Amino acid sequence: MNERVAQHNERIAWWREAKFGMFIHWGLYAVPAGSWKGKSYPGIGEWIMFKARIPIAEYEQLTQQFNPTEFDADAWADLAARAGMRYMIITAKHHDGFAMFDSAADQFNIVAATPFDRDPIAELAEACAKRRIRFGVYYSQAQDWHAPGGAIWKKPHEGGPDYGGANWDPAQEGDFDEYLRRKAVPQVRELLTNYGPISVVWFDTPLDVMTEERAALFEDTVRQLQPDTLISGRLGGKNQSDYESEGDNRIPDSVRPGDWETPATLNDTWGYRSDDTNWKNSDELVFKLVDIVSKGGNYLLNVGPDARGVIPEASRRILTEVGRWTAANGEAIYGAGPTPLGDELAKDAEPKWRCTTRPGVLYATLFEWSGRSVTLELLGFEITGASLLETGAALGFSQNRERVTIELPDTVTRADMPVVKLAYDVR
Ligand code: FHN
Repeated sequence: MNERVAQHNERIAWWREAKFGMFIHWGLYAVPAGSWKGKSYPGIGEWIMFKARIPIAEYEQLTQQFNPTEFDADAWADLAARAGMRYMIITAKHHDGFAMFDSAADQFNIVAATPFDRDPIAELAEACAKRRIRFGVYYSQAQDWHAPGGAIWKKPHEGGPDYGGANWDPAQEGDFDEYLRRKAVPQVRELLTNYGPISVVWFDTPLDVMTEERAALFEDTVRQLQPDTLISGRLGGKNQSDYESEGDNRIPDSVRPGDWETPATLNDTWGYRSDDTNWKNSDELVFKLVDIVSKGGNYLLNVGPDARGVIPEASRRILTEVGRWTAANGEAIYGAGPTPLGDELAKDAEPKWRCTTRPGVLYATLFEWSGRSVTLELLGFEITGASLLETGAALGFSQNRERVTIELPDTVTRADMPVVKLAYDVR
């Protein structure tokens, strides 16, 4: 193994084990919460400045209304822990250019520009460290709609109008490399200097401006300051990343080799929108978690706190429900490998189940089946023992060639999404 691969393996070992993380999109956009001057702008809420073409000086006025005194870093970290999430990544700066940390490089930040005299990144870093949750930051390296020279999305966005790529405010004019030099690189440096260990820097939307040379500015900054920090998949350049990001809310159909993660929403927005109540329920989320792990990936699931600093009640409730399942069945998730099978991934396969693995063990998480027993096709595996993961109770089973039939106790229902732990010998 060459040294680069060995270093990468070492750096990413915790992430391969962690599997489930909390994504947080929180910023000034939580104030308008999806509407501007009485008009609702459909789609993801953190894009309101772009969608409503809000001039910089007007957008800056939002700082006066942003005083999230109910923000409680310990409560957020507790929620992540309760859900079974092992890492947290929060927007330190999104495309609107507003930094959620104390930045000497740019005054458009929560400490300098709002009445809220606190640094949420510092508070969250500390709260996560106390709970052994790995802490990371999202940083929009290319797009910045506030700094002169920052890149701006040119195409129509989410089916919105085609603005022809034009900036909407003359103050956005400027030189992109100057923006990188004055704001983006220094801010990434601040994040990696002032907040203790940063587990991941999650870059996003490189557009067509993140050349190899420009991406290297960020890569070098990260590697020099914190060599253990992971670089997520959307830096750009020649893709100097530690892992790939799937498309938003996208889960592959089959096992995907390599290190990858699905970033996903709990409703239909990342940043808070007061009108988005289209929550996925906890059963769907548990299914997605197991589905992703069975295909070899990590699940980065988002919450969008409001302008008071509160994670919506529905998100808290749903994640707490997910946490009941992960607390009982985490062995099938954390550090587990993908399915060695694959037929169960077909859309209409019956029963509906997913398979994750450890050496000598298959974990069958059951989602839909009928009757008091379930028959699974386990080609190439000779089952030597079956038990219910949650209780450890032994389960009766019989095997006929590749088909194993497992007896389920009366007490187990679909709502439990039970995991059957199967010990095996390879045939
Ligand atoms: O434009 C962003 C979006 O606002 C959000 O941050 C997502 C999260 O993956 N990333 C970009 C779109 O892919």
